[in-house]
Amino acid sequence: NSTTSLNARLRTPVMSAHDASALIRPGMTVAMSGFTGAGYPKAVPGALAERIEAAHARGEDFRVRLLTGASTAPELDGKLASVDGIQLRLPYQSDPTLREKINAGEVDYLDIHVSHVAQHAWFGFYGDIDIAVIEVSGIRPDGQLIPSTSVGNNKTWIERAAGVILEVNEHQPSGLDGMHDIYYQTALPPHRKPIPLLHPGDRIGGPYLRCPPEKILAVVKTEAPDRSNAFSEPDETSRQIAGHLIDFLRHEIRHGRLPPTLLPLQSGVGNITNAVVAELGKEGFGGLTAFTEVLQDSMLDLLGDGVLDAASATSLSLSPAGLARFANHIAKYRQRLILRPQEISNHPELVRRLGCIAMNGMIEADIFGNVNSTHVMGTRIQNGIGGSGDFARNAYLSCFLSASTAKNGTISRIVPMASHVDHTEHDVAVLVTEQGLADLRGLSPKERARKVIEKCAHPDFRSMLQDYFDRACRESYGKHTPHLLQEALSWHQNYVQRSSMRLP
Ligand code: 0RQ
Repeated sequence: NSTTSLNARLRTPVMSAHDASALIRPGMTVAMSGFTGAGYPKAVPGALAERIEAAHARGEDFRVRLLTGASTAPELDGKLASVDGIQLRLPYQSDPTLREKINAGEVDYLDIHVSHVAQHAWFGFYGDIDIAVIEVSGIRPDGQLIPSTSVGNNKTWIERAAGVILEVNEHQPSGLDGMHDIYYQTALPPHRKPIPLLHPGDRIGGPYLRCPPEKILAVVKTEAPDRSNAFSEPDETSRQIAGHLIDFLRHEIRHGRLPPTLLPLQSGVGNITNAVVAELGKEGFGGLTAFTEVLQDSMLDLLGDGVLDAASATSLSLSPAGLARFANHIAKYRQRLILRPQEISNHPELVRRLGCIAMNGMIEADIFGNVNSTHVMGTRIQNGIGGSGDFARNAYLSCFLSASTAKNGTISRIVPMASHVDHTEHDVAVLVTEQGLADLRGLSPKERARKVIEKCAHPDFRSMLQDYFDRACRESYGKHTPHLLQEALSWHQNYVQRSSMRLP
């Protein structure tokens, strides 16, 4: 077994998770692997949570600053949040317990663009990193590390941390070996060079992570699957949204603005984007590629069916059934599926060069096309910006998709003014709801507003939005982007006060 032979050679102790977690002390900055429920450490975080709980019971202060790739799982974010062990957390998260602690003001959350995290760590923006806890799927006899089901920020965490705890997860399929592409040529300004990637399927680095042996403080063996989300079968709303978007893509092909094989697809997290990709497969498209951050079930199916020629991502976020398909047919996928560090999978230079078609979910959009991806009622974090900003600003086509309402129709997701803005009107080309698709390219703010109200708003809210806009056009201080400032956020205030945006 390669792990044992390496450890014999390096004298790196194989430890229990409990013993390894004792290397982490109060106040440390700890960087962990994990991206959208894939490739996160399975054992050390739980052992750490137990030690934190015991310390708190003794009246001692014990919290850590926690950096990851993106969202992890109940075993990591959930356990550490439930024992109040997290002082600061970055970037993207989606754990319900952690979300509650953030929204209660008990955890400082830094919501950073996924592509920015590694470079910020290199710039020193987050201070020193004491320990990295990284899941790998194996250690080679030469000491190189075989990455797991996500790459995330692991290259940077290993390089920047003073010490490294490795979790070797023997549950991960051995066929992962060779699937990754770790690019080691990134540099800091002013020494940066172009990243030599011209096609989503290009390999520009090597398959393994490197770690100086003297940095490895502990090796912990695990054997546990990734937390995996089951996707719901596409519902009527998702299918309608997918239908509008696919009609639009065909229209663009007919007008020569897209090739028949489209351009590299980026697809965000969630059921709707999963459904859009699935529908693409049924609609007779072929020769497609994906340059995305998260590979969900439907993309795996398109790879398997030969609809997708190549896919580049940083994480495999698959349902239990998807994971089983992946493991059973890994040889079929590994030629055409490449997992990269998130600073490469989401790199603005590459997204711009490749001309991605970006498709992401949203919390709400306003009539002018500003998009809120992160905050409910402008104040409560839902998940985070994730990679949506990396792609939205730099894509060839930037599309945001959601149902037109939320919470049983009490909330309009098209509002007069977005209560928080993650993607400005300048970054948003297309808005899609089950009601229709608003193509906002080349339109002025007032033209955009008319189109968004007509095409995307739910009929129950359409006349309210039209009324707001008509009055704003008459009474607004400026007539370029007309607003009634005292009323602009009243829809949200109404919801906060009486649980509905509808007129009483
Ligand atoms: O909550 O389940 O409690 O009812 O928000 O909303 O409609 O199920 O949509 O799962 O696609 O998520 C923007 C959050 C959409 C996601 C967001 C409530 C709603 C529900 C989820 P409940 P839906 P989705 C690359 C791309 C940012 C990151 C990103 C996201 C829950 O797409 O996190 O794009 N995006 N990354 O009820 C009140 C509203 C609401 C609302 C939704 N207007 N008001 N509640 N909800 N809209 C991948 C990565 O970056 C890793």
